Amino acid sequence: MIVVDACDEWSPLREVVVGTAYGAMFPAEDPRMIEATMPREHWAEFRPGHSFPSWIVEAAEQELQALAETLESLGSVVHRPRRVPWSGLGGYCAAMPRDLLLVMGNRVVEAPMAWRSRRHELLAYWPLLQQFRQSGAHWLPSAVDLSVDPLTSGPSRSGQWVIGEGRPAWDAADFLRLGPRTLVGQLSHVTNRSGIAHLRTQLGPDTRVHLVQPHDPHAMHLDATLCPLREGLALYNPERLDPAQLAGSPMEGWELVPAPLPEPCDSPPLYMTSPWVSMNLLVVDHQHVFTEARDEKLQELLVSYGMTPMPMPFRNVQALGGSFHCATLDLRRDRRRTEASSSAGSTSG
Ligand code: DAV
Repeated sequence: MIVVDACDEWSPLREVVVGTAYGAMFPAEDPRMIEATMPREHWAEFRPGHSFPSWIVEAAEQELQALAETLESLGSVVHRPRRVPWSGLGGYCAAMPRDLLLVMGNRVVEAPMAWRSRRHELLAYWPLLQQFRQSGAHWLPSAVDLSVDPLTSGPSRSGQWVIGEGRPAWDAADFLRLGPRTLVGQLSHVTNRSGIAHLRTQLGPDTRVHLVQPHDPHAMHLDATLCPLREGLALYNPERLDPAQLAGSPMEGWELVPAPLPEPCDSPPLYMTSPWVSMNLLVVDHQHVFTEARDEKLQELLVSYGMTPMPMPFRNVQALGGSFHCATLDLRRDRRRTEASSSAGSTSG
């Protein structure tokens, strides 16, 4: 039986989904979307029926399998998505469960994703969803007509973002959980204002969804911009955010540490992200945190804040569009220990 109960990014992890690279395809989105969000040197890859190089997909699958086994050895129950043949569906992959589903307490919320290529992604998680529901989790389907394309419909494209307001759109990775009633999030090329309103309605008036405004003209997902490490301590992306911008946010008063410049890496290519994907971390508990094996400056920084980095090779997963945070979805984190240890966590470092 799967128990769903997680409301922050750092409490001890007990149960988690680890994505699969199986069948990963370049998402063939409208060129306007690709040009707004993807690195220029790779735009030509995003065409219909084009799979990621098989050597990358195979290596990424091994990296994900190693992550799953390591999480199990640390005591977490690990679930994997179903293998879906994305090529026949015009889809992308199920390597990044963080983008589609938002777990908030015992609620699992489906994001009405903006990308056409991601309309069928729930198929990969369907068997898991049945188990969530049987165990009493609240499943909140998006109930949005995903055949309406927010890229081409609706008024008020702001100039800043490529999508308009034709229907609500948000990606779950544009939000981070800071507690049972608190999210921070951002508007982006895949999250619009009606999407924020939709999410607020889904979660109800008890949950605060605070928007931050990083400087990120290509914004799509907040988890390479801010990375909470424990209550009161977070990494931030110094190219995108000035900590002063978090005044008045639920992170006011937090210790905010600039993430080190990412290590250069040419192969495999980062087709879908900036090099700042290096700060897309998975915190296992208040102490342990997964980092890419080659990000040594980041590991040293984490050690200096009293954390224990768990370096693992993950470059091939990163080539598919995300790192440890993107490629996982925490289902259950231990609440009691959070409450007991959160005051200790906020004073150390
Ligand atoms: O900011 O380069 C990283 C996260 C993708 N899910 C970025 C995107």
